[in-house]
Amino acid sequence: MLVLSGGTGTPKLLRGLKEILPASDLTVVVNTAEDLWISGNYISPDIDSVLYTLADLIDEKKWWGIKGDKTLTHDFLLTLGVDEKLNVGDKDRAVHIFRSNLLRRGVKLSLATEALAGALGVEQKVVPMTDDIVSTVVATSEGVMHFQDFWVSRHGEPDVRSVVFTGMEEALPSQGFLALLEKEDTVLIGPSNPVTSIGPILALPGVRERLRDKKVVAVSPLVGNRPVSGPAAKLMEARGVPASDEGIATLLGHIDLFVVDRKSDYRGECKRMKTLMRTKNESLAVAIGLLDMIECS
Ligand code: GDP
Ligand code: FO1
Repeated sequence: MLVLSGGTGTPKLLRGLKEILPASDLTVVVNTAEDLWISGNYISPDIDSVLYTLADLIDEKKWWGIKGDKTLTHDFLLTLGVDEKLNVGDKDRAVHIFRSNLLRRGVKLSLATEALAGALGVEQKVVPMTDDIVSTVVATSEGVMHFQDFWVSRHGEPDVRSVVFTGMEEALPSQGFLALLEKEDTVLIGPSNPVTSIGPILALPGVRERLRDKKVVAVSPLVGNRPVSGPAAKLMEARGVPASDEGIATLLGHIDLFVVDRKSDYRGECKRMKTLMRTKNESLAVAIGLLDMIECS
């Protein structure tokens, strides 16, 4: 199965799916529009959260970074007067260095990700949505800023006027993503932010067209009609849709099976189940329920 992922909601589902599906049956295409260079290294937050989840390394309190990691380097950088805008863990930074050493030698992000997955013992295929540079930029009441500046440095506080993906027009889906779109019949859009995580993947040239003849399953990232975390509601409104499952369905477009939380007010065609995944057992229950629904649909 091919899963489209951001860095929090879908990884929670992957935590369950990886326990049921053989590694060769689980492939993840990941958003890269939140990527950025920090202190000389390339950080790909969503790819890293997916890799750490599949390697059982993810910090499950934050859903970014490595569990038990320390921030000695980050802290000492601050002491030296370097205002590093993300609180990068030491082991996490080692991963960024591994990746960046390859990128600096001209290796594509796809290949660097494959090498990293191998080094972390991840057996599932993890593929960046693109090897080109695409960045999510937010136009706010306080100016135009990279998504990480809006979300991390400004805590998502400024009013949002619009969200754009710079570089998208010149970008292409990665070769790996295109090959998967040829091969896979079912595509699962995980419960991720429809604007900043799934939005860039679907906006890549040709992706929506190629999804038209697939069985597309989507799990809503809203629980009890609200995002569990993150800026989805504010960004959906900025996109001109309501922050509801109706808005999610509008943004995602072609869906054959839409799975919403059992408390959703959604009135369109859908299946309902409990989709909150606070623990490994809840992730497993959602994964099992979802695979049953897909098989029966
Ligand atoms: P990001 O890259 O860190 O923004 O992560 P994602 O886009 O992958 O995930 C953020 C979205 O996941 C938010 O809109 C949340 O509402 C959703 N989410 C987080 N936890 C859960 C959960 O347990 N169940 C569901 N259904 N959605 C969740
Ligand atoms: N998010 C934060 O809110 N604060 C941080 O200091 C922070 C550091 C960080 C380091 C590496 C990484 O891969 C992710 C990190 N994040 C941090 C997550 C942040 O990138 C966003 O939550 C996601 O991109 C939202 O989608």
